[in-house]
Amino acid sequence: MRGKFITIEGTEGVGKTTNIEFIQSWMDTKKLSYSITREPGGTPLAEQIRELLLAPREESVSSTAELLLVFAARAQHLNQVIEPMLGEGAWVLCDRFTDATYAYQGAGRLMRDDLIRELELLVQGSLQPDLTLILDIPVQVGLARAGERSAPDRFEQEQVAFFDRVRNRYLQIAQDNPQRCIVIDASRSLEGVQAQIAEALESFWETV
Ligand code: Z5A
Repeated sequence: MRGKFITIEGTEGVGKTTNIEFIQSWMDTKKLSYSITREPGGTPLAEQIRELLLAPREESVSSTAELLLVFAARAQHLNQVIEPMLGEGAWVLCDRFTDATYAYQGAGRLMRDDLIRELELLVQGSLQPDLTLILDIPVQVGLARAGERSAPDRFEQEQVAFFDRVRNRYLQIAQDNPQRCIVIDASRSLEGVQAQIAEALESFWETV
């Protein structure tokens, strides 16, 4: 049986990395075979593209170049990791996927949705996540959390207005795709966030 594809999304510092560990322990309790991966990245080539995308640089990066790099990394990741793992029956938990492209390149960089849609069809065909957890937090709170952790990458150097557009797009995606998206209030304590994630995972488990 084909594995399930779970993605986790949100703006900066929402706690994706922290909560992936929690989801991993949930998958362990269910005795699932799984792989944890991330975008951009997940293969040696895609990780190199990630470095190119995130490195702060003097040169201004064209939004079209950024969009194509994101999808180039995704094509490699799907081909080398995601599709083979799902085909073997393993679950795949991915830190960000194409919703991030609609949020960051679409809403953030103001790239046209129909262009993103064409690339999405080219690269992934009809493949969509089975479950997407969208961690939601006021932008300033997330930026403060992320700022305490490390120096800002090229995206984290953007202005608050950029992240407000990203956040609003994520909420819109959740509204448009209620069958696969669950919004988690990530402004609560870690225990409160993980209680919501556990509930979402158990509801999903009942449908598997
Ligand atoms: N990008 C794109 O533009 N287009 C695309 O299609 C894709 C990606 C796929 C890299 O993503 C960048 O790629 C991203 C968009 C772009 N923009 N940036 N930057 P990333 O996921 O690797 O980077 P990130 O969003 O900055 O994630 P992150 O830095 O790893 O943050 P996080 O994983 O969401 O948060 P965290 O590290 O788990 O937590 C942050 C801090 O908050 C940490 O100190 C925690 O201990 C703390 N924390 C977590 N939860 C809580 C709670 N509940 N209370 C209090 N404190 C907490």
